[in-house]
Amino acid sequence: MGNEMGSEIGNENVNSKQLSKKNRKSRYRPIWLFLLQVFFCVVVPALVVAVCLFYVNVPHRHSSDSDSESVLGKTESWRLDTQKNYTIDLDYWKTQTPGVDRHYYLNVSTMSQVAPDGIERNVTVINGQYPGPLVEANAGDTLFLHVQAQGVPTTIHCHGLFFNKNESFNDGAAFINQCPIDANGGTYDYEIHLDENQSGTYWYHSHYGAQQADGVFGPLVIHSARERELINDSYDAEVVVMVNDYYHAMANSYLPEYLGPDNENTEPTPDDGLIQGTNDFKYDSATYVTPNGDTDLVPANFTQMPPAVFNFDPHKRYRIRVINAGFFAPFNFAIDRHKMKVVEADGTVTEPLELESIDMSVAQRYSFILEPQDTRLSEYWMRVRFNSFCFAQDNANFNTSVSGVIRYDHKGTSLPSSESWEYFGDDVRCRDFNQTLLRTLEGQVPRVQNGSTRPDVIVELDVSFMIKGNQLDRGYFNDMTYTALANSSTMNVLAKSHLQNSIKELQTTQVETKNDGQYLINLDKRGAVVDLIINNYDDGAHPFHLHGHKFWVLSSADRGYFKKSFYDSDNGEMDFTNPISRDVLGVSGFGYAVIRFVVDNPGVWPFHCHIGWHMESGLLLQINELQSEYSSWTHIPSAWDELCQTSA
Ligand SMILES: *[C@@H]1O[C@H](CO)[C@@H](O)[C@H](O)[C@H]1NC(C)=O
Ligand SMILES: *[C@@H]1O[C@H](CO)[C@@H](O)[C@H](O)[C@H]1NC(C)=O
Ligand SMILES: *[C@@H]1O[C@H](CO)[C@@H](O)[C@H](O)[C@H]1NC(C)=O
Ligand SMILES: *[C@@H]1O[C@H](CO)[C@@H](O)[C@H](O)[C@H]1NC(C)=O
Ligand SMILES: *[C@@H]1O[C@H](CO)[C@@H](O)[C@H](O)[C@H]1NC(C)=O
Ligand SMILES: *[C@@H]1O[C@H](CO)[C@@H](O)[C@H](O)[C@H]1NC(C)=O
Ligand SMILES: *[C@@H]1O[C@H](CO)[C@@H](O)[C@H](O)[C@H]1NC(C)=O
Ligand SMILES: *[C@@H]1O[C@H](CO)[C@@H](O)[C@H](O)[C@H]1NC(C)=O
Ligand SMILES: *[C@@H]1O[C@H](CO)[C@@H](O)[C@H](O)[C@H]1NC(C)=O
Ligand SMILES: *[C@@H]1O[C@H](CO)[C@@H](O)[C@H](O)[C@H]1NC(C)=O
Ligand SMILES: *[C@@H]1O[C@H](CO)[C@@H](O)[C@H](O)[C@H]1NC(C)=O
Ligand SMILES: [Cu+2]
Repeated sequence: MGNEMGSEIGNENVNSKQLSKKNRKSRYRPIWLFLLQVFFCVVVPALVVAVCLFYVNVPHRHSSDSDSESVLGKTESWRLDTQKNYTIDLDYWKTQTPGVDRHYYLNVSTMSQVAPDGIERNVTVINGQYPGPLVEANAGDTLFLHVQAQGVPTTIHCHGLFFNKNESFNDGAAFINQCPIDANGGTYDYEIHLDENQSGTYWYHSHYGAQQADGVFGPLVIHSARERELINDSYDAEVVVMVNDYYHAMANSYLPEYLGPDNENTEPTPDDGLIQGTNDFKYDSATYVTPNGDTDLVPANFTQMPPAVFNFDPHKRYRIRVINAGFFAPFNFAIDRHKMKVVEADGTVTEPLELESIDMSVAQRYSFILEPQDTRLSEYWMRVRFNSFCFAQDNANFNTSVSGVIRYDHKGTSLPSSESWEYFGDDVRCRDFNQTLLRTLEGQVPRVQNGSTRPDVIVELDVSFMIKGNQLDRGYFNDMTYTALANSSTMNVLAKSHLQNSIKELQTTQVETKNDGQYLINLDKRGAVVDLIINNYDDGAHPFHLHGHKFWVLSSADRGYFKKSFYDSDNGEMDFTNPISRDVLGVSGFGYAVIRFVVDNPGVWPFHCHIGWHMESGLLLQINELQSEYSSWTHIPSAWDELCQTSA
């Protein structure tokens, strides 16, 4: 592409040289001959050049919208054009240097009669479109998210960011890092200084109640020249692939029953799965189960939608950034006849690993370099298989095999006839991808000063769902289930009233405190190495996420319980070299994991299961990190305090 452009420009120079030669001669010729010469030597070449440039540029830049839309049918105004918006302009990002202010404006509102998969429902979305727009920046940039709540309260959490290690107040978890933005036109500007060394594939989503499931989420990509060097691959195109499970009713409508008495953590099962916010859901009025079992609901209005289409260029090498932006369900991801070279997991550059498919837990991300195995076909299936063994109940609406189409011939309209890689069926264990296969490139697990494999602090967390008071089943870390503060946020209380409050005063020295429904792990020593030992006594798998950090996966097993003697054994139970460092890890039912991080980011950081339902049922605790440092910060914006005053 660059070369073609270059040669066009070269031709232009040649033409202008020829022109000047001829012009000199023209003085001795009649004016009409001069004009004719001008026409053929100036106008025609200029037109040729213009037309060439147009053709060189246009199919490249706009291959997204033109041809495919005719296949997709009429584009609704509420549908984000993901072909365009989720295609990254790599040439642009290669020219950018860090330190730029990047402003994004996100209005959150509820809309009715929106039908991402053809079934009309109400959604809560950003800027009137589903799914949310791509947010991009360079490492070292300042990202401004100007958020306005229009009719619903909201908060926006940038998943996986470090927040410059001094901006925990902008993390976005409602009632933990901030009070919600007022529903009636309230605004908040998140000013996020992106760490110079943090890059990769992230995402943002509402961290207010179950709002994420209704459509408040989108991809967040942080570019970096350093990351491109580390990845050491000459890929020349980049596309975000966003996949999420999907319900046909508002998330809140499921909560009374899910959280009500006599429900033993039977999560609502999704109705569908979407790729790029769409799917060709097959609606059959005879078999359709009204969402939420509400038989009073009128049968849904339905319009057949197309599957997701990716117009790819056969001459390009693709990096795809896949995000599980779901609320509940993990899936297996594969593309027929394309091997996938894993180069990034949750923003960590990995040693390259070639795969045919991969399991992805909720909130995880991977980058794959696509390696087409043949070019016989002009279209191939992208296959997303949700694991039905992860669901507590059936939903007849949900065809767990969801497909997208990769098209190398953009004029084509037929569906692929490609064959799947060998697939052995859904994994009955409902487990994460085998993490020991992933290695952090140039990574090294942090150790305590004397070099021991043991950390400075060990916290053991037993995970369970238990019925305690009022026949209510709730998620527990040890003996605590989380209850959100009514009209404040943990960080407001701890930062502003650090000497006197009912949650955790600065002078309190216990590592664990459990007051006012807030289970805190208090880490007061900068640089301390902390291990969380997670034993999952529940039968369900939980994708655990730690805010504000990446953690090293020292150990993870889909069965059994961790013994501290593993620290000292050479049985390969633990890895202190370069295991994967990431921000979400799925821990199987009756399995365990040990994760390590370093105390270096002052603030309050939720550690929770990323299944939205489980978070609603309290499977969340908070890491209270370096309270002595953040409680004396003077750079917390007053607008942040005011959020709590309006919500009180
Ligand atoms: C698409 O993404 C870019 C970021 O790359 C953003 O600036 C733009 O506003 C988005 N477009 C739409 C229609 O949302
Ligand atoms: C959807 O939104 C409309 C318009 O705001 C409202 O009248 C209706 O009750 C909502 N329906 C559901 C199921 O929430
Ligand atoms: C958000 O809403 C405000 C009105 O409150 C409007 O002025 C602005 O243009 C909207 N921004 C976007 C990106 O839709
Ligand atoms: C936050 O941390 C960054 C990076 O260490 C530093 O440059 C900046 O001055 C800090 N800001 C404040 C207000 O402390
Ligand atoms: C970023 O990484 C480089 C190279 O590893 C290192 O020299 C630098 O100190 C890092 N910067 C920060 C803020 O951690
Ligand atoms: C980068 O990739 C090339 C070609 O695959 C390989 O020869 C080279 O050793 C790699 N460099 C590093 C630093 O891994
Ligand atoms: C179906 O669409 C029609 C026309 O837009 C609308 O009047 C009706 O309320 C819709 N029905 C449902 C159940 O949303
Ligand atoms: C589910 O969808 C796939 C296409 O993604 C299709 O091949 C399959 O037949 C569907 N299964 C059922 C039971 O409808
Ligand atoms: C995970 O992969 C490792 C090889 O790295 C292998 O030894 C182990 O058995 C695998 N675990 C499972 C559960 O398949
Ligand atoms: C090394 O440091 C750890 C953590 O601070 C401590 O528990 C351990 O006893 C020390 N080991 C030795 C051999 O000093
Ligand atoms: C929250 O509400 C309680 C009473 O419901 C009140 O005592 C308390 O001061 C309020 N907190 C804040 C921070 O406004
Ligand atoms: Cu969970």
